[in-house]
Amino acid sequence: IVQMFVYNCFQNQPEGLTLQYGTAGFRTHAKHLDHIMFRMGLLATLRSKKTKSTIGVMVTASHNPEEDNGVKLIDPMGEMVTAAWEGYATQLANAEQDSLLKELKDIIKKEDIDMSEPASVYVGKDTRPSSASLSQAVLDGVSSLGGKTHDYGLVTTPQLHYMVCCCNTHGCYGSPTVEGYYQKLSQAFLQLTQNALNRTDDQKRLLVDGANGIGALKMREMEPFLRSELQVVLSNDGSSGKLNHMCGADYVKVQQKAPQVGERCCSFDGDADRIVYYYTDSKGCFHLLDGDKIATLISTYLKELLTQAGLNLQIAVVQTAYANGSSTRYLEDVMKVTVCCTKTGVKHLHHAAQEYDIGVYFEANGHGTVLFSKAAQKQIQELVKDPNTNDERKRAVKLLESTINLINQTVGDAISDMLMIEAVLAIRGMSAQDWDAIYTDLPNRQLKVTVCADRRVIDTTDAERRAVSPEGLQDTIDTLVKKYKSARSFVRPSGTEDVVRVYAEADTQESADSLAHEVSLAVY
Ligand code: NG1
Ligand code: ZN
Repeated sequence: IVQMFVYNCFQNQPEGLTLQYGTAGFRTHAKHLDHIMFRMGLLATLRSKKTKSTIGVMVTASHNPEEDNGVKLIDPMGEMVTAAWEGYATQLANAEQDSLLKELKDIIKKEDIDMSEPASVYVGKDTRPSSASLSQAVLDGVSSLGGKTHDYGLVTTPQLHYMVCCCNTHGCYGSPTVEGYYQKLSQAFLQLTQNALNRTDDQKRLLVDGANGIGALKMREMEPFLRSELQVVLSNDGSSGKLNHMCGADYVKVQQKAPQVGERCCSFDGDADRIVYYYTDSKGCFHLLDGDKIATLISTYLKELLTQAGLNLQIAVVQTAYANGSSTRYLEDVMKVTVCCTKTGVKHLHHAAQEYDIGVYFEANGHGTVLFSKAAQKQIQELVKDPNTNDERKRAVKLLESTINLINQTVGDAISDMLMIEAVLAIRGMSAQDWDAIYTDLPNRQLKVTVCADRRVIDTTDAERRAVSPEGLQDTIDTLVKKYKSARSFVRPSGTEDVVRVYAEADTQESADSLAHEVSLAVY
């Protein structure tokens, strides 16, 4: 190892910069990341040796500005790397160069890693100008420890998660190529849309905002596989605009603004793992269909299919504190599905969703997917094959089977979610307006507050819905909330930015704005 290190004189850590492997890996200005990338290549190699599996490393900063970049590690089944290894990542990223070898040895010892094991690491990158050299630094890190690499080049984050899962399940999940991904998803989509009758060209047309990123590129590649069953009108395709600038899922959700006008539109984020829908009505008003609306649409559809198939499987929806109160009420009171609330960050939602036969999880910002337990998948497959299944039941279980194939169960995936939503709307003969009318969102406001002290002085409990410190803060929030009707508010330190996030909802937009403002003052 020492020799390899001498050979690879990698960059030093910029002075005074401490990075933490946060909600979504490391993320900061691209100029600070060379050494982090190299070290994540080293860490992924160790993780691969430890798990005796292929590990993924994705170079992206998702919805952040183009100048930023970041890196995420992907575990064998395509899920986010485990918490203990997030800790190692932080430790390694912040080590001085001369203690790096010691830190590595510490991890090897703690994890009892056999260094003679082979290692394999899959690497992918988004379209940022800095991604090419940064992903090369990851590849160099892996090679310096003798690991094997496969450079997938430009792929969406969920495509790389899919590749890792395909590889470690020896092809059971699909073929680990971009073409394999398009084939698997498009076949399932075409099977589902066969069940939608008399679709007009208008119904097949969807306006897609690619955020000037990788999602646009991959949508172009995939379109021929969809055989005109979906006609994508692509905007912000990267040909002229800047990544995530005045476009993309985060812009639409946070600014509550449409970068394009139409009856059914969607926006991806910079690495295509998030999606939100929206439309402009005849009066020119913007309507957002966010992650909560997506979770409701998909879980309603799945619940109906389960009833038709006569399958007794438990379906649950996993949300975070940011879920609109109306969505939670609708899911619990009208749909009567189990709703559970976790901390922000998809790894928490993913984990909770694994507890159910079918776990639908979505963050309000449009990051999410559906997980089917092994037992549930087996029951569905057996019923498809059973000659005694009558026609109505057979249709429902076949739809369930295709739905499983269409969904990227490894992580939230804008392309897969989009195809799912399009298929559900087509099968149910619904427009975006019909979908929006399922329930009415409570007006809400999200604000960011920059605090002088360390934002982590705010400690929360109850899935981040209540603050336990600093003392008195929660009492103040409670008093403020009481002044408004149907109101709710909470604060939490962001895991990706140096800010405290404030969320408020109430019966009117004025009240939600005013409550958010008052709570911000209490935080400041
Ligand atoms: P933070 O910065 O911890 O709030 C944000 C999003 C998360 C998640 C991560 C990773 C909100 C309120 N928060 O986390 O949902 O997507 O970024 O991208 O949208
Ligand atoms: Zn993203």
